[in-house]
Amino acid sequence: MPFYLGFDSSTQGVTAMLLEVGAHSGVAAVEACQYDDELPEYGTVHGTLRGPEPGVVGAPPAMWAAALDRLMGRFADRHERELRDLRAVALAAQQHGSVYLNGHAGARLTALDPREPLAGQLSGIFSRLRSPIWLDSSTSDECRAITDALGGPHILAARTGSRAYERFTAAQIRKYATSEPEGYAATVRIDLVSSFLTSILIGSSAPLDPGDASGMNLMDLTTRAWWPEAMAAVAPDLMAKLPSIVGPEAIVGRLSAYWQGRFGLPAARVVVGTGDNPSSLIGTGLIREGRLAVSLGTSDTVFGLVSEARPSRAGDGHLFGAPTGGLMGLTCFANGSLAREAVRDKYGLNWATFSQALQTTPPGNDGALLVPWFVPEITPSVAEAGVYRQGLDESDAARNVRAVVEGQMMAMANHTDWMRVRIEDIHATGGASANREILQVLADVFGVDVRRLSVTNSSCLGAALRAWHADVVASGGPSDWPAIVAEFVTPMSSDFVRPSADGSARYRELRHRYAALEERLARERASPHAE
Ligand code: ADP
Ligand code: XUL
Repeated sequence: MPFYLGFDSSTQGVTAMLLEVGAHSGVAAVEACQYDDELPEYGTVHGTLRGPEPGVVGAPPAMWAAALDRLMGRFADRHERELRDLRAVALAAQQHGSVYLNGHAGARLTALDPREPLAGQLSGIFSRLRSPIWLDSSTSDECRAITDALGGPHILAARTGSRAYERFTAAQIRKYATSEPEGYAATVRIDLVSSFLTSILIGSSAPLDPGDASGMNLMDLTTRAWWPEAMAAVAPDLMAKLPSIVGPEAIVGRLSAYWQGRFGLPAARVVVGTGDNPSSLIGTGLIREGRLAVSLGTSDTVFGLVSEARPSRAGDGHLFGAPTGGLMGLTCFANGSLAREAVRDKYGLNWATFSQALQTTPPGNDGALLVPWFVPEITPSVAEAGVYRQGLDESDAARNVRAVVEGQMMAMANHTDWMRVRIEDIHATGGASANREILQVLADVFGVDVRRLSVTNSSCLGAALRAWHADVVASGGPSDWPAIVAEFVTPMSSDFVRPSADGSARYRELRHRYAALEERLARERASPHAE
């Protein structure tokens, strides 16, 4: 029976999932590697390196590659028999992060020695040892310069799907090119995390898909090609350094001689990589408009398929290319799990007692509000961290727990309106979707049913399903997404969270109050370039 392997290279670690397809369809294995625990030599905290200037957040690209190598080795040890029938591999990665390679990289990737671990062989190929990642908020000046050069935020949003954002790759590249011109000049290629790791899988430079390329402020969303004016506004000779863009189901190569020789893997097909959010669209089964997915991971995101290319007027969301060929709307919040963890830790709780606090406090929290910007926020654009309480005593642990979750969910609902999707129900995913009490608040605030899926790492599942789909299409079969997701994306009947009548009514009013408070605070602390 054929097997398909999906990778999710995310902020805090990398996960891989092996699917068996056919008479015994199912998830055959899942393995993971957390960077802080397994690769402490890179010195990351939650997979990131911060500073020295405020807002600067990055990670060593060599660490992502080392983790991929380690995980592949673990799979080969534990699942040797299944991997003999591996047909195709696909990878998803945290979006927006960029990897800067010098002139040695191309030759090195094609000649990796299977007798040696990967990490040592990659030393010397990076023109920049630390990659900026999506949590970086240090590029407001660059955002303003790019926006001005291209005629304003609405033109940029209409063309690329998003106004300028600090974490988007265009602003990050501009900052590097202007502050370290020699490093930029020595860079022959700029990858996203997805194309960098896919290049390592195939042993040569891999292209990008429209889903991840649309997180750069550089791709024309209509033509799905690079936008030359944006290149000119960002850095010299940029076009020559970027990967090409191919369709979302392109086969870009085979597992290289390194993987075959080192771990005895077959020459399986490798599909173009994508971002974790486009991948999650597949992994949560969102192949038609009307259903939304909410991912409660390191970042919180809300996304769904949209039928019209209509970017948010207020500039608080993004349009990305979807793996099914159309468009997806997405709004991203930096203060996701790490904000919930900050509250959990401040009051000495664990997830069980955090949940109890949600159970023992009433929906609406008697009007208490908390705006949870523990780190600079993406939506709305807020350059300076700050936590605000209204009608809330800081010493009241239970109410603060409820207030942080309610604040997050109300912000999410308010900043989803721009997608103009008639929301029928929500599929929840990501680490915190394990928490039923958090999902109850989500259901109450949106006023729709929330389902938890039997496979919670939707980005990883999406990658494995993309591998299956692309292999079928490359073999001359039909592009049947409904059949593919129906087989693996199954809501757990026991994990069906219904909105309570009481809760929903209360949030309708409270959402307006939260929006007004948020707007006032955001205006005071906005990123200088935001509208
Ligand atoms: P990533 O976006 O990096 O892939 P995950 O989706 O794996 O992240 O989510 C990891 C996060 O899930 C952790 O940081 C943790 O805060 C959160 N989490 C895990 N279990 C629970 C729980 N029971 N309740 C709330 N949050 C949880
Ligand atoms: C999306 C975003 C985050 C990262 C996290 O725009 O910045 O969701 O993709 O991995």
